[in-house]
Amino acid sequence: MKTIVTFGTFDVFHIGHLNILERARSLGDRLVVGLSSDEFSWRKKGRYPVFSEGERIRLLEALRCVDVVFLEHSLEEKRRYLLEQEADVLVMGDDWQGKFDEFQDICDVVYLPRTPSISTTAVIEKIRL
Ligand code: C2G
Repeated sequence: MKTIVTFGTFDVFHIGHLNILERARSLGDRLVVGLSSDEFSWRKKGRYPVFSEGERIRLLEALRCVDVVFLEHSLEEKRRYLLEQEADVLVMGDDWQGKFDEFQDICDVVYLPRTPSISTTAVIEKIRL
């Protein structure tokens, strides 16, 4: 059983999110998602997500490619999360390229290319206009 772990906010769920989750899942047998809590998102991005953590958890849990969702409360706890979830592979988008190489002692670390031309911010802007 090969466990893949990935992290993110996944706010205003879009095709770039689905692409990375499906590609991550295809690298193993089980996909675990560490979902940024509302408070962590606030500290990371200076704004609260559009959708609450409870809503974002439900959206992710309903996807076929996602097996388990847990809340990520801080970047500093990443090593503990990876050990707890028994991660074989950590997958992140390449906007995080190199940032998580320190965990190569406990799992493989893979950065997948981001889907071009889409982001939560771009979607929000498009709706605003
Ligand atoms: N993503 C992507 N293509 C896009 C947009 C996002 O592949 N067009 C990927 C990101 O690279 C990330 C995942 O989707 O791997 C989730 O994106 P965000 O919700 O923006 O995640 P972020 O807030 O960067 O959180 O500890 C790390 C952080 O929690 C990552």
